[in-house]
Amino acid sequence: MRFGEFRNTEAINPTFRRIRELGLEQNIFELDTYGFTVVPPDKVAERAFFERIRSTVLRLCGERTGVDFALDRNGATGHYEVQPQRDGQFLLYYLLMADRVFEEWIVNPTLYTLIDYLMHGQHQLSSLTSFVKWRGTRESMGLHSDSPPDRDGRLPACSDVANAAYCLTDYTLENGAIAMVPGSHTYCRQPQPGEGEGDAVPVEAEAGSLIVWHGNTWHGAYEKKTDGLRLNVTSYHCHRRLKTQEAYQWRVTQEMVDRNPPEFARLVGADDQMGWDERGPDFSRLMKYGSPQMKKRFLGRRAKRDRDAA
Ligand SMILES: O=C(O)CCC(=O)C(=O)O
Ligand SMILES: [Fe+2]
Repeated sequence: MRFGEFRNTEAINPTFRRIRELGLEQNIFELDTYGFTVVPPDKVAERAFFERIRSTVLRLCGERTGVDFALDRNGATGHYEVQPQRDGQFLLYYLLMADRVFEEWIVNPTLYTLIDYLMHGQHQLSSLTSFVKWRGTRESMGLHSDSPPDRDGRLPACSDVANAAYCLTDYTLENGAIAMVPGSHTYCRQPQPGEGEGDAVPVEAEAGSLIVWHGNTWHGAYEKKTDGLRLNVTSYHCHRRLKTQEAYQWRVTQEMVDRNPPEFARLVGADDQMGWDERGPDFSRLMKYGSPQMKKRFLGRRAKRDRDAA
């Protein structure tokens, strides 16, 4: 019996094969069972890449706040005024447009493959941010699911969004690790305020690890009780039927699309005709940049229509 090449699962066979090539089977098992997983640094990226992306995030912290940032010192917001404002924390937004290292990151094979698995190949980048944290108080873990809920807090069973934190510093309980409620991705609803905190666990992971979670998994964070920074690159993806948090589709330049692999174009919506103006939709975007599976479906439908019309 040979798995990975069934005709009936043509669209997901390449993902299955990539999971095997990258040795991520255990991570898929954990995602399905518990709703989150931790990939160790050696399966994520080279050390040199890790150093490059971390120093870029530190540089951006300095540029956006006007404060000098170092890993072993607490941060400060300086003149940076974005929301949400919280004790000992801010977010850096729109990183994809800030430095080419982030273009490399979003097509990282391990990140891409795990998100691809969770989102059935229909993912786009929703936002690329960094949670920058230092010692600060929190009243609660702030547990939530990342998926946008229905008005009563319900969620679809599928992972409508999927998220991943590339840890740029060690995550420990004392350092304010992410808190996850194992198995909560099956509840298909947002938690009530305070609900689930007794069942949460700290996701301890060394710097360079990638924490990936299903869009429904209840998560938040522990208070950071130590000095120095907790840094990450948070890579939030959503199904292509949803709006993205950050504006990529019409802002990413042609040059950025051209210098990156085809997956990049799809991550930033270059294949998506939605959001047109008086000139109407441009369906050639799908043929230029769509996934092989989407193009095949589109061409199949068109051929049938032509046959029926003949
Ligand atoms: O690390 C944290 O504070 C949790 C972040 C979070 O909720 C997220 O990235 O979706
Ligand atoms: Fe979240």
